[in-house]
Amino acid sequence: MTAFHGIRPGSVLAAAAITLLASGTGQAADWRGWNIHPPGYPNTIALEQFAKDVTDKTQGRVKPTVYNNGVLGSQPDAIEQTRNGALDFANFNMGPMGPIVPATNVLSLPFIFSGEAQMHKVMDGPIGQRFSDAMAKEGLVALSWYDSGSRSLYNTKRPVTEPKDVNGMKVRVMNNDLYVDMIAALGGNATPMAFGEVYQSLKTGVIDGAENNYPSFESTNHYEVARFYSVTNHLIIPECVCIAKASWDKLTAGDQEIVRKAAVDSAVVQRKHWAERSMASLEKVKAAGVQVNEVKDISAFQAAMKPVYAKFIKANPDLESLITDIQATK
Ligand code: GTR
Repeated sequence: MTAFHGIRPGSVLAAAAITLLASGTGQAADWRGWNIHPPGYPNTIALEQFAKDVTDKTQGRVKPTVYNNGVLGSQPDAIEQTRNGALDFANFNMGPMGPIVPATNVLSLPFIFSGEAQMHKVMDGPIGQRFSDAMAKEGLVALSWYDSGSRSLYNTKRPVTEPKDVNGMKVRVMNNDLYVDMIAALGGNATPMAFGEVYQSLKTGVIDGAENNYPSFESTNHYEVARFYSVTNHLIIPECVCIAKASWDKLTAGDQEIVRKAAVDSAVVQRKHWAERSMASLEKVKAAGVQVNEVKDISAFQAAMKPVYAKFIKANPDLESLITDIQATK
């Protein structure tokens, strides 16, 4: 007990020691958080608010630090690290979550949502809770959902206006076999690859294209190399604020409530910044000379996805009701 030597009852230090002991762990928790995006990106702004809020409201019992730009590893690695408690929190796109939590693959089915508003309605309600429950079984406590807009195809070759334009194209996708099927259904060849490798791969011709929302297309400078962005809106994938279950379980009920509220509040901030950044990014890439084209007959792309759905449902019959429940949400 040398650490307490000389502390008088009632002193500031004694009070601090009592507060720490009351936290259940006996010491402040320095949380490390994974973020793939750069400073100033909507998700980064929101995660930083989350970290500050948690630090302030727990009076330093929990002190989250956000590590930006994916410096703590690729998304699939970071999901593993959060599951085993090596990382304490993260903002994950639900795409690479599928290989770990199969139910979340439903969110990666092309055109599963009719729009971003419907996606939020689904995720903020009881269906979203079903995804959180499935993730909790794998060591991830999902507390709120961020916006990630709609993902569209972009490439270095030509505008895509119909599925046959994708024929023979090498397209980078996130780590999930569903996306390999999705690109194959359009006649292209998909290459799963870490986000951080895409710019160089586009530049050197290792791939011809990729797919993402406007803010990521812009923030990564992919638009400098891939000059054709075709508005297919084929994926609307939410993102979570996730806490490692190992870190969550160490918190008192009171601190869990503080962390939960901070995550929900950060999602409100993220969605507001997201809407603004999406428009700003579109303007920026257009001003930089990127050819952005609408796709007139999106139903041709949707029809091409029928075999992807059929294969998925055959392999996952238990998830069919989740698909129909999402589609029935208006
Ligand atoms: C972004 C998303 C990232 C990451 C990236 C990618 O839109 O916010 O989490 O998933 O796409 O394509 O890898």
